[in-house]
Amino acid sequence: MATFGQKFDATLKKSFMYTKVKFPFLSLAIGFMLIFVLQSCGLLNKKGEASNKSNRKGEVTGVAKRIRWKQNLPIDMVPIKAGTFWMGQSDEDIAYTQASLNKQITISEFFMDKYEVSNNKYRQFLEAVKSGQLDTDTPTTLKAAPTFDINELKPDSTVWTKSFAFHYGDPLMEFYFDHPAFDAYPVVGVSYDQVQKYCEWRTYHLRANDDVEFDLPAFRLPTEAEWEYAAKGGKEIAKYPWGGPYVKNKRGCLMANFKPGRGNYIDDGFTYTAPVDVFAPNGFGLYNMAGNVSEWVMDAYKVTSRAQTWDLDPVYLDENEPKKIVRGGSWKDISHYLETSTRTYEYQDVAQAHIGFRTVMTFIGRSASMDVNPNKRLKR
Ligand SMILES: [Ca+2]
Ligand SMILES: [Ca+2]
Repeated sequence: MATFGQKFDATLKKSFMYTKVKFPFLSLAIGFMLIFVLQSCGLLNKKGEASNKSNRKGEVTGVAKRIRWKQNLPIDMVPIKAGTFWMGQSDEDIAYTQASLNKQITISEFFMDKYEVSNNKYRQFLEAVKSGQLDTDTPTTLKAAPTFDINELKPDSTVWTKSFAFHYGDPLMEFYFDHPAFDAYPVVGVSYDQVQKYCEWRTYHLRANDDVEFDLPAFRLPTEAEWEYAAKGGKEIAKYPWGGPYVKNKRGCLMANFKPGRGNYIDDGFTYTAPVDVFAPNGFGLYNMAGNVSEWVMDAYKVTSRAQTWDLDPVYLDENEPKKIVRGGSWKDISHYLETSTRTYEYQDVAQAHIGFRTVMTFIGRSASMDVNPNKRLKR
């Protein structure tokens, strides 16, 4: 009869043999399964680059030796990273327009002018058109040079007297655009149609004169949604570009150039417009997204456009609608118009003393390559 010790030994031996035999099969099976799963998810594949093995003649691998594309940031622009936000009113709809309903919107990345376009930058456009020299001797673009009629491009200085009844605007009419004292001030008296021409010129001017073989995307007006997303500066709830809900900071300073109180224009330091780089920038590094001058955006005005447009990069274009949207409020407006969500409009061929603009450029390429922290305040 076997003793307890012998029995124990036999059991041990059996289980040892079992383990020794079974284990390799089990691990092999698990290994194969793992490889199968990883492969089916595409996780074991290489980066998907074209093969450069010389014995692969006849394979389709993409055209070789293409340049690496990196989109340079044009001067005085800031990158706006892609994101999602709640477009629409952030406070009471005081006029009951119901024109700015809330909707979650996603915006792709783009570059935006830090400042409203200044008198002097607009002057460069006029000088270029006047001289007829839109490019260097060997333009680096295949696109034909646009043609402009200088008489259609000049800002309308009479807006300083025409726009307001019983107002002495003659000094501004005489000096605002032409005098060097106002070089750094935002250009006004430019219609929606005129600012489109500026975008066309700036696009050609860059493409023709830079040394980049592949053209950059065009300069253009921002869409209304891009403008509002940019104005909020990366903040979730932003009644004003600095957040809000007040127009003064903790030290009691007004945050923008507008019409504080019931007509105390000078309370913020400026009676009419202010230079484009004064007042603190918002979270994206953009100046005067509230106040100073209202800004043309690309969209036509329609009360119900919010409901009609898509929720990814929306835009409402209508050539038969002469009313185009302006945003941000101006030196002549009360604070309601400075809210990031307030929508107003002007007719596309009408110039005003309180309407200017800024341009944007679509970013092409991977969003991740835009190394921007939206909450970090950029230095001037
Ligand atoms: Ca003011
Ligand atoms: Ca503005």
